[in-house]
Amino acid sequence: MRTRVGIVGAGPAGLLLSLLLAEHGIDSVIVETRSRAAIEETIRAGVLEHGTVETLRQYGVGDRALAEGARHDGIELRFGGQGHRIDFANLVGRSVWLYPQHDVLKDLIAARLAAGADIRFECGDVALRDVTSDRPVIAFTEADGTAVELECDVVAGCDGSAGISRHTIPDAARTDYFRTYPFGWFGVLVEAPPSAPELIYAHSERGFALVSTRTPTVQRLYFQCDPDEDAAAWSDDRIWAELQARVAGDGFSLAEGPIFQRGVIPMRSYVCEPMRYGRLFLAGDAAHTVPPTGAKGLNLAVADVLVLARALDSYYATGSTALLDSYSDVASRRVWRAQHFSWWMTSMLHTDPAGSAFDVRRQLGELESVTGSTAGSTYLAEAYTGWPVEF
Ligand code: RFL
Ligand code: PHB
Repeated sequence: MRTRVGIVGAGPAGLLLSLLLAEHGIDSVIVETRSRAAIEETIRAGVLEHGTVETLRQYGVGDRALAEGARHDGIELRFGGQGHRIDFANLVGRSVWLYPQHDVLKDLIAARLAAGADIRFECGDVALRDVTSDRPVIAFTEADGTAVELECDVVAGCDGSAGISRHTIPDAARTDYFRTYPFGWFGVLVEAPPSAPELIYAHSERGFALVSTRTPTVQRLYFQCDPDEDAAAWSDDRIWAELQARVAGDGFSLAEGPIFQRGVIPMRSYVCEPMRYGRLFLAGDAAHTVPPTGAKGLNLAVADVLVLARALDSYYATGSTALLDSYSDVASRRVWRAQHFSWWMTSMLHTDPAGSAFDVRRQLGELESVTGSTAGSTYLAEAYTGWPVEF
């Protein structure tokens, strides 16, 4: 089999890339290990930057996000038992959208299949070969056991943080930048009305908590926990008591209800550089991971793909490899800004288990500076709602 761009992974990065390439008349094939149902059911991100929603709208897959998602014009930072609003709309004239990642994926998959895109779900033994030649190959086994060799001009590694693409780059040709945090997030989905009109990022002496939302009847809540915590060992009462304790003050409390999904998420920062090796280009979580405190992961994947699609379009239109050659440098500049923002939000709001009383007081000083100054709040608002994509 042959295609121009072979895409590994049908996550937000891979699906959006195939859509953008199709707009430019460039054919692609997506090779994915999971089933369509599994992809459409996995609960992950909730916050879409202004520019991400604009991109979805521009390419015809934003209708449902705009109709069923909710625009949020700010967030609350909660500390010392009091809420402090960061007013995005007033500070930077931009907003974010609450629309779940699995709905973005449903919209992208439906649009791509309706347009006749070639997406191979449930593939096995996916391997990349000859990526430094001008005929790289994606080898895989189809769901029915057929072995396939897909010959491409270019391979896009969009297979997320547990994928194989980046491991195809020899150790000597890449640098891994890595940080693991000494805590994780205990995430729950609950059947309850929203407790607040906007997201709440709460600092407390018991650790961080995040109050997010999915629909008028389903809420998404997280609290900082030990990375090895056993989610199944917690009773619903204990979860609610912990969450309530972390957001208490000011007469505020959470609306409670049945907990129907739970899990513990590790917190890491990771970057692989360069994001390119020969004719293999990495995009999204395959090249970088951020801790979720800044709500940046999916949005960064979208930004990578915008840069990569433009570079591929230029290559096919003119034969010039200039934009492909600068892809890694251009994309990683935004990645490092987002790494800093995500690390900063994480360290400002979480309790370091090895930290001291000094660290807690320093965090409170920092939160006062951010919420008490237009300059401080404006940086947070700019970064959270998303910087313009630079090409
Ligand atoms: P994905 O989504 O992981 O998709 C990769 C796809 O590749 C497939 N795959 C393979 N396919 C073929 N061969 C192989 N060998 C393969 N190995 C894997 C996988 O099955 C999968 O379908 O990567 P992508 O496209 O780069 O997208 C990245 C985002 O999914 C991720 O950054 C976000 O979910 C991060 N994130 C958030 N990002 C935001 O922008 N805003 C948020 O509010 C936000 N909240 C979150 C988050 C991530 C979370 N978790 C669970 C890590 C909240 C959470 C809890
Ligand atoms: C979510 O709703 O899942 C969510 C919201 C904000 C974050 C991370 C996750 O920073």
